Amino acid sequence: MNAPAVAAPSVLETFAMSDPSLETIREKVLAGRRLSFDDGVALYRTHDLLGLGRLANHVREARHGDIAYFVCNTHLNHTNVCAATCNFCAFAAKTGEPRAYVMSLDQVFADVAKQPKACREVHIVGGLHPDLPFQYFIDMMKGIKQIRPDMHVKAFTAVEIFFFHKLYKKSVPEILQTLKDAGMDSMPGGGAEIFAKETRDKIIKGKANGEQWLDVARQAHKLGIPSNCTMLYGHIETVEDRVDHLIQLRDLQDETNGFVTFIPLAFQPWEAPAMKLPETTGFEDLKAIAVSRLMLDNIPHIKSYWIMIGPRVAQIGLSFGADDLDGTVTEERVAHDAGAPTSQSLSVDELCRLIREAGRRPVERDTVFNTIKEW
Ligand code: V47
Repeated sequence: MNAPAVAAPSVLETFAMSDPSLETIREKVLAGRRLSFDDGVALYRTHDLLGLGRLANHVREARHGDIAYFVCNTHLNHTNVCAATCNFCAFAAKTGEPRAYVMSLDQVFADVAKQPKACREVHIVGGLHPDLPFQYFIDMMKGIKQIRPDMHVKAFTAVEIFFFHKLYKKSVPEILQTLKDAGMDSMPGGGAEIFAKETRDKIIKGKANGEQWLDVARQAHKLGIPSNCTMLYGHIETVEDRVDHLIQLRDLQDETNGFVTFIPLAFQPWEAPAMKLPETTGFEDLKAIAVSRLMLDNIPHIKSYWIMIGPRVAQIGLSFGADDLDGTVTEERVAHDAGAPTSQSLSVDELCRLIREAGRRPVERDTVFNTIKEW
């Protein structure tokens, strides 16, 4: 007589963590229970990278199976003139400096018009320019939609929106609604950096604080504008700062459910003016991805951003919790002005090769993860 079929235990159930302090976390992950602040700290502190990666991969595969996403996109940075002073930023310039620039709207539109038909998303981020009129941004949104009605406009970080609110003396919801009506479809996740006040105050002057960043995201979500979120790591922040940052994002997501993707941003140190720090290591980059996948149980997607960690580590990130590689990108300036050694763009073939060799299935998506094509 045949023995009754018994479901085979999952790899995770039979897999002992080499770091015993992760055992209780493994049990929580298997049971689908939320991780605590102390769990987050333990995950960041472990040297059991493979154990951590296996936990994050378990969550990633439960959500997304073997799919790895990418988008055909382009970046547009209309100005680098910025009223804020961030020690980590090499992109910003002050008016009058030789490298300061502002794109005219005709230049913006020419840039959009030259994009191939396959390009689905324009990612727009600029410095906090103190002299541009609000109409410039409204006309920018309207003009882009006229040229490419099919292109998703992911524009203006929460920091920029907060700056507009102060400069143009309009409420945050009014700024957001006006830009939405003009064509802004969603918002990128930049400017979050690290929320912890003591650390943030040491590296940032003159832009939205953590609470203000989160409140702009809250207001955007209430108006039906989805957004991404980020964390800048690998500078002077502590492990506790990182976990606090993730939990603040998770709390807001419980309230609004408006975040689409979390992107850990590895500090690019080479040209950063006021910080003499080394680049992040592969261990740190993979941990940033894995810990975020485990802590952010309510944010659907985790991005392995090849521009900042390089295509090789980004590819491995697809086995450590990430389900998305961002995209073709083209003409990125924030990381490259800071000396990022990565190329300016990857082709669809290159992205698909990275994904396939990682044992994943490439799926081209739009900004909000509707499937465009399975490659
Ligand atoms: O806002 C600035 C950060 C952000 C440096 O939402 C730096 O889909 C590292 O937010 N080293 C811009 N980071 C990038 C960004 C982003 C990228 C890709 C996708 C999405 C998305 C968002 O980069 C800035 C700032 O937080 N930054 N300087 C630096 N030296």
